[in-house]
Amino acid sequence: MTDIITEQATAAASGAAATEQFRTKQRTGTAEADTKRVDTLVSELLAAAHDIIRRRKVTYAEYDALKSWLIQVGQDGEWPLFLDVWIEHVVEEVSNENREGSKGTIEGPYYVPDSPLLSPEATLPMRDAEEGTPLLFQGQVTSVDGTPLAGAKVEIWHADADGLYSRFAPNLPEWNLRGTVIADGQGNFRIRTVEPAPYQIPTDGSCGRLIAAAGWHAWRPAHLHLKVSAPGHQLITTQLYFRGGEHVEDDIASAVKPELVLDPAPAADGTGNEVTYDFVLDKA
Ligand code: MBD
Ligand code: FE
Repeated sequence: MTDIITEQATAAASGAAATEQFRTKQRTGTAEADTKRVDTLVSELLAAAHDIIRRRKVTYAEYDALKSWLIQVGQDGEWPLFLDVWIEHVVEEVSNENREGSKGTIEGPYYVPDSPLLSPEATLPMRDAEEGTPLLFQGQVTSVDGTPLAGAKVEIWHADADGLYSRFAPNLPEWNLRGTVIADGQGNFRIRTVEPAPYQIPTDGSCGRLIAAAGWHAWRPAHLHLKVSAPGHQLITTQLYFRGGEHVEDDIASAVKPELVLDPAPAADGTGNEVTYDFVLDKA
């Protein structure tokens, strides 16, 4: 995958890497080849499009602009980005509506499985002079009944100060700011990293052109991505944000929930900030 990444951090390069990553991925559960379900979903999607065309009297010029834009999204490899920014949040909402434990939110396009295994107290892989305020992120993983989940897996990944994710941008150490932390016997973890910066989705590709054409902005608030799991429990895919940060109120990906906003305080040891956040997992 990394060989697709060119020397430049372009939309096309990160898009190609995200497309390739998605092709190798297995989310649990497969969509049944159920003719009736496909008929229902695709018919309703098309009917919604037809309705907009009639109500808004869409012109041939607009139809052709849409057609060429759709073709270009594929050429840029930006379907993962487009879908995860503008569609995934509703799929996440309906998938997890019956959970009692911690809130989840969208995964986004930049997860990579099998990041380096780290001990319960760990520093994420990073460069010697990694930019950003040091952050101690700690907490406990428990079951909904309060039982601590010994050895729970806390996978974490986030962008660097330039908004770049390792494996999707050039010239970054392979696993920069990614790790799989194994919690201790009480489900506790202590992760040292740096606070990420607000993130702008690539503006030089098709998604960027859409954003500019519609007069929107391209920003997500600064965020940590996490997947938390333990045997016998449902995995949570989530993100955490920072109170008062830019774009917490207007995330382009609509993925912020009030329960997911952290309130870090100056760290007890005087270096950077620290925050505690506990994860509660539903039973499988
Ligand atoms: C991201 O980092 C992200 O989390 C999402 C959802 C979309 C684009 C980039
Ligand atoms: Fe992200």
